Amino acid sequence: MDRLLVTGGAGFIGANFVRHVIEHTDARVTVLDKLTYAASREALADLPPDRIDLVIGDVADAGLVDPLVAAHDTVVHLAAETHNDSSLDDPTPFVMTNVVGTFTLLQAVRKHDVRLHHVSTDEVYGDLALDDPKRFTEDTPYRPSSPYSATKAGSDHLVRAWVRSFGLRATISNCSNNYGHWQHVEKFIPRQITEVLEGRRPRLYGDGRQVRDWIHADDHSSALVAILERGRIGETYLVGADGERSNRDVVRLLLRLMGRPEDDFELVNDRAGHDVRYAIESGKLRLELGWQPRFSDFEAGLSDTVDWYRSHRQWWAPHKRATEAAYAAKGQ
Ligand code: NAD
Ligand code: TDX
Repeated sequence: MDRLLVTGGAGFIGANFVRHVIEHTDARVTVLDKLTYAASREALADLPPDRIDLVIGDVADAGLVDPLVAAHDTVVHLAAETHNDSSLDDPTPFVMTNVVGTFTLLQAVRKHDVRLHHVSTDEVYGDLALDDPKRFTEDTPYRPSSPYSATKAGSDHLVRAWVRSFGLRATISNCSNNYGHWQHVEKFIPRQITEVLEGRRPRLYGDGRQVRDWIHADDHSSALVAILERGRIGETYLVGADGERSNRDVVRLLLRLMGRPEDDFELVNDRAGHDVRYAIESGKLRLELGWQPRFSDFEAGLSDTVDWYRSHRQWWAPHKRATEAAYAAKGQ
């Protein structure tokens, strides 16, 4: 891993991953990113210019992607449309980027025999009941619920088919919900933190009893490096940090950390097809590759995230008004 191409490297997880790679490895990084509404050049701005290049473009543009892939020895693929709510409003960019973009990258990686790691989500497995003792494993059948998760499932299937049919040197990871620095204010945790910072109340969809399995973005990054360095070609690794919490509990904790009454939230319209619970069993990654999360204390990680949003208002404020207007139009 000397010359690393990171698609979607200006997004939330991508930027955290690139920062992690620059700090913990000697790799030189090229970011390929279309710079959609979800991207942030600022998240990469302070990195050493001799270690990182930014190429602005579409992962579904074969003319751009083919020579770029040829000039690298490893590709980590994060570029995607990622917001479930938006995928219900207009699935088109989700199909174009997540399915056609992944296909375009696969063709280039195959042609130039470049190692690929495909970053995916636990949402491909659908959801679990609240009282189900089971968690997702690498053997759980695919059962995606939303247009977003269906396109991610499709991209995973394409990668596996290219591994089996064409001998592609690829791995896949499916990770649970990330939180941390640089996450767009449309997502659950940043939305609620910034609502409170603006003097409004957090908003829970439906009854707020849905469960997500939270992992700090830095721990996702260290898992990706472990897979790149020690993962077995053709294998899938589930990434999670035993962070199951109901949305209601996350909001109550946030309110307490921010000095507000714990029940000072609103219940708003539910998401169509809302997945009830995600939960990851990450034993394979831990036992086989020796990976461990560093942020095992969710409250400490959340408190750090609150501080970060408090001190980065100039970064998120320009996106806040339009994001909230879109939610308000849906009664959310
Ligand atoms: P994000 O929405 O914050 O960032 C996505 C990035 O991809 C942006 O920088 C955007 O500009 C770029 N992009 C979008 N379309 C593109 C295109 N056509 N060509 C090039 N670049 C394009 O997303 P994120 O939360 O950082 O997620 C990154 C990856 O991790 C995604 O593949 C997502 O499915 C996966 N994932 C996310 C989570 C999570 O909790 N956020 C959990 C598991 C897996
Ligand atoms: O205002 C809100 N109120 C609320 O109750 C918002 C924005 C969300 N929610 C709920 C919906 C979910 O149960 O919070 C939970 C988390 O919502 P999102 O942040 O939209 O994440 P989710 O739909 O779980 O998907 C995320 O994790 C898996 C990422 O956005 C995906 O890209 C990733 O694959």
